[in-house]
Amino acid sequence: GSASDWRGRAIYQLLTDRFSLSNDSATPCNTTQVQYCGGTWNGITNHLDYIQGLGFDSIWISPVVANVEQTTAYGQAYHGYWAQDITSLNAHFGTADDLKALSSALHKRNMYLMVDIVVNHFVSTSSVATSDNATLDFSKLVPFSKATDFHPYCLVTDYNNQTNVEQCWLGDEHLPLADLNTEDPSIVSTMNNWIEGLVKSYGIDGLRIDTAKHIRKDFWPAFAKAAGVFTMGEVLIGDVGYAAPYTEVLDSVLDYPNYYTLTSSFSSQTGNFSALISSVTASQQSYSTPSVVGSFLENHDNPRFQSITQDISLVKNAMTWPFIQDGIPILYQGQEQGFTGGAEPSNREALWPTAFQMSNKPLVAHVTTLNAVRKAAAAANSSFLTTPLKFITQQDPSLLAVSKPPLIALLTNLGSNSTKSSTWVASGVASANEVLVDVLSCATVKADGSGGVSVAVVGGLPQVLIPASALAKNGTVCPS
Ligand code: ABC
Ligand code: CA
Repeated sequence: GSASDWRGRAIYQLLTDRFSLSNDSATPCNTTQVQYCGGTWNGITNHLDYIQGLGFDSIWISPVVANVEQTTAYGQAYHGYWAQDITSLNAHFGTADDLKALSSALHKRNMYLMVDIVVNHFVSTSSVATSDNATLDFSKLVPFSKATDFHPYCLVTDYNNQTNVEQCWLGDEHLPLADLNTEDPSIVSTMNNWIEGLVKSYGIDGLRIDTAKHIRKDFWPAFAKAAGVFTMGEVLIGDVGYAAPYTEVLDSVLDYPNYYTLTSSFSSQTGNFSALISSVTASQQSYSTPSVVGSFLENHDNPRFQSITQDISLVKNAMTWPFIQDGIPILYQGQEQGFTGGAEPSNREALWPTAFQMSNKPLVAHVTTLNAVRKAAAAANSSFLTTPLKFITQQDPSLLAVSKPPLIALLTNLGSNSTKSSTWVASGVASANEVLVDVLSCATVKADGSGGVSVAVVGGLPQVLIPASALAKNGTVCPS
């Protein structure tokens, strides 16, 4: 898939080890043990109905290559980021045929497969870090098994020094991540051939590129071209100015800058929308293609939103954002089930203990509706996905109103216990006398003669308005 093939999609991020067992047994998974819990590619294939039922048409899975088998100072490589041999698959997750079967099962449903990949580093547990490469054992690493294939050992210590960020090693002295010498042309061409082969062998439609900021920017265009599919880089940074240049060398990045302001805006009643408005405005001006950045509220590296607040109205407001803003929404497994895990590894809960239940789960219903309304909006307006959202000025600083025709989203951080009576007001956002539906409550509101809308806050809940005429074709959301 190309960037435009991905633009209208919605991604469900899962950790292969933590999504589904092959046999649906009740095996528990204790996140604090940092061990493999048994999830597999076959397990995913067996539960695509669940993901599709939530309204997602793409999945992002963990890295697929063979990792270190030993238990390290930080446990086992169940997350897949500690590659040892990139020419073999991680047998814990299944066989080559299993991965191909997952890919073709997805394609039969018109769903896409995004695979997480790591170029930046390898891990050998026989590595004992010292001040030079000479005493490290690289012999188990494939296809790069000599010291000169890696940068000389030094840990990343200075995030203000880009050479240090690119050419020193992530991890720490207990588990150093051997930093691939991506300045060496023969290593570059080996990696380009590797990704081309991986994408073709398994019918991969897109890549999530780990640690993208830890490799020089001019490595990426040829790599992305060799892959031939949509690329979304992980550039973990709060600063839009730092992240934006990576959207010139890859199709897209994970939208970390807006993740931080989103989280702080909705974490409490004192959250400040002006930071979110500034980061969104800056990213609209500086990302090469804002409509394809990956927009998310949770992932496997950060504490879950519900470890910060469990106020259902704040949670629903924050969850709404990725679905109504400019990029591709990404939902991390378990958010829909109300998981509350804090910092890693607690945020990597297995999903199977929920038995994939969808009924009587308020956030399952919420996300299903959000996916449906986004599709309805895109169907009603062919430029919906590429039209930058606009903020609609409000008097009350705890209200945030956004217009992205044909949608109007009314968000607030007042919280569910607020007794304050507030009203959103927007002029000229709809057609004269048009009837709009809030898809989250199915309440209707009629625009005035000049397309103005006035809506009261109810229980601190978000509202997502769409013309009733645009919903009619959809049929499943708020059927009249
Ligand atoms: C293990 C243990 C941890 C232990 C660590 C040393 O080792 O589990 O408890 O602390 C994988 C595993 C992890 C594992 C690591 C290392 O490998 O999943 O469990 O941690 O062995 C990606 C992936 C991530 C993955 C890796 C490695 C990379 O998403 O799951 O981790 O393949 C950096 C990288 C980023 C990386 C992240 C974990 O570390 O850049 O690619 N994620 C600052 C820096 C960031 C840095 C971040 C965290 O700190 O700028 O570059 O990310 O160290 C904002 C600022 C940012 C700031 C953030 C925190 O705040 O603007 O600059 O980020 O406001
Ligand atoms: Ca590097």
